[in-house]
Amino acid sequence: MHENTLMRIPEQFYRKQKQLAVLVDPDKLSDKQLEETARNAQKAGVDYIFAGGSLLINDNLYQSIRIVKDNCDIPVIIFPGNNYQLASNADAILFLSLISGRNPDMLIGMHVIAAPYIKLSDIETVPTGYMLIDSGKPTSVTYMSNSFPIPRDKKDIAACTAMAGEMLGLKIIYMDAGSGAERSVPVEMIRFVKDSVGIPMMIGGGIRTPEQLRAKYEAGADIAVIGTRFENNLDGMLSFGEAKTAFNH
Ligand code: 1GP
Repeated sequence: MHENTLMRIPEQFYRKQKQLAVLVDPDKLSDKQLEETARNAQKAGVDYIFAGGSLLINDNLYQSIRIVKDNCDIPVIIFPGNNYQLASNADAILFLSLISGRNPDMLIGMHVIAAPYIKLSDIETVPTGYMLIDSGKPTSVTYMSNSFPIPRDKKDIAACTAMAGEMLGLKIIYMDAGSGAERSVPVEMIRFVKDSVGIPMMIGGGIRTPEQLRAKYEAGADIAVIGTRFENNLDGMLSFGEAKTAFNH
């Protein structure tokens, strides 16, 4: 079990070291693909493996995390789509409050249901302000969460939402265009939000190239989350890791 994910994220943030997370969706990857993803992630210097999805159909979160942990030494953090996505072998869970939406279940309801189970386990919680940003078309997460994303040209709404999240005591802001998004979170919005809050910012959804990764880091992303790009093609993972390392030097 890794210790102190909650400390490691801000430590790297204060040292101005950019971080990289790879998202694995247990429904989409075979056991073999999970093994290969974990091994590649280790080689590429990935900082975190996120596990989860908007909707998991197969009951294999625990098993998927076990395979990942057997094949790398990277902390595994649950990125839950709902309160059913808990597994006691994870190192931590993003305790996501969907602050861009107005669905009370996603703001606090599911958290109340999950809290006693998390408390009984060893899983560390990372209080995260989750903000969906419009990617041009509906995504699984906007549909499943029954919430509207923030319009991509409304950087002021994004900034005020992030500010409110920080004032409520959330430790990270995660701006997500949604898995497989055609259009990722705009760099102008990342820059504007970055100037408005003093906590680490995580950016995900639709990042497909090392150039895009660099652009997100330059705009102010502290952690980039990449999923779809590696689902059927692990070849590029090293170049993403290299882009991160180059940025940090
Ligand atoms: C989705 O931000 C993550 O919530 C990852 O998105 O699958 O598009 O990389 P992609």
